[in-house]
Formats: sequence, C-alpha cells, structure tokens
Amino acid sequence: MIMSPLRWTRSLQLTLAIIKPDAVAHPIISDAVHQRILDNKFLIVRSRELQWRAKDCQHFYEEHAGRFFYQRLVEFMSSGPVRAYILAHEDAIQLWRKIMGPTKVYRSRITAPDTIRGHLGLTDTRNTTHGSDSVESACREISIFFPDFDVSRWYEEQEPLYRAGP
Ligand code: IDP
Repeated sequence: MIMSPLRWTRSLQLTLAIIKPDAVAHPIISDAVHQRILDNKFLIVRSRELQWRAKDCQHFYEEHAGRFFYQRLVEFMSSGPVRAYILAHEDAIQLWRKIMGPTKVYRSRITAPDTIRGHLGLTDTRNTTHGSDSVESACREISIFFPDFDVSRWYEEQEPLYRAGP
C-alpha cells in the first residue's frame, strides 16, 4: 500500500514560526530557513508575509515589556517584513524550538552550531526566527497573525484527517 507523505500515524500539533526581518531582508537566508521547515517535514498550514507596526510588536511581546531589550526588540521586529507560518508536526512546538536553537546567539554558536540561530543568527535580538513556547502561546500567537484561523476547529476537523491514514 502506498502511503501519501501527508498521512500521519501520530497526532499533529500546531506552532507559530516567524522568520524575523534580519532573515527576510536576505532571500538566501530566509530560503535556508524555509528549507529547514521542509527538511524536517513540517506541514505548512498557513503562511504570510507582513510588515508589523510598532504597536503590533508591543502587543505580541507584551510579556517582555520593561526588560532592557524590549524597545530594541520592538524596533527591530517592525523594521521590515516578517514571514509567519502555522506549522504542523508531531510535537511541533518542541521540535521547532530545537531546530531554532537557544535564544542567545553567542550561546547557540558554541553549543548548537547546527541550529538556525547558531548558524544564521546575528545577535541576541537579530536571532533569525521565533517559535511558540507552549500550546497556550501557540494559540495566542496564531490568532494574532492569522485572525481568521480557528485553532480548535483545525484540531477537531483537520488533524484527524492527517492522523487517520488511508
Ligand atoms: P525566544 O525567542 O527564544 O522564545 P524570548 O525569551 O521569548 O526568547 O525572547 C523573545 C525575543 O527577545 C528573542 O527571540 C530575542 O529576539 C529577544 N531577546 C531575548 N533576550 C534577549 C537579550 O538578552 N538581549 C537581546 N534580545 C533578547
């Protein structure tokens, strides 16, 4: 029996991934990140490119408000287009964070040079990618970038189709 590559035998999870402005500005870098998504067999459920306003960034990163890097982060994330993805995979949240590598680039270069940030990150702020860190944050972040996407409905209606197999 031939299995479709989009058929899965385990449950899928959704996560939100972002390619940050430092990478979108250079297609060779954003293409390399996109290739990591494909190589790791994520299902791309949605994707879009957009230019954030400072107030969008402030809202998205509100948990960091007041920290020393917050203003720099807001300015950077609104400095050029970002590309956002809803990705599906088994344990998508942990898998994408593992592929991204540690937040701080100097650390990822030493301890995880094969990760996206270890390989392509420029600084602790310009660290190439974002990934949700929990199921709750994935739901919140997906709704910010894709307001017409219903996460609960996807889990009810779409995920079983991939899990069911032929
Ligand atoms: P994460 O992106 O690995 O989940 P968070 O702690 O949620 O890390 O921080 C959000 C973003 O804030 C980071 O991706 C990075 O761009 C920026 N950031 C975090 N810590 C620092 C820092 O110590 N210096 C500069 N920027 C930072």
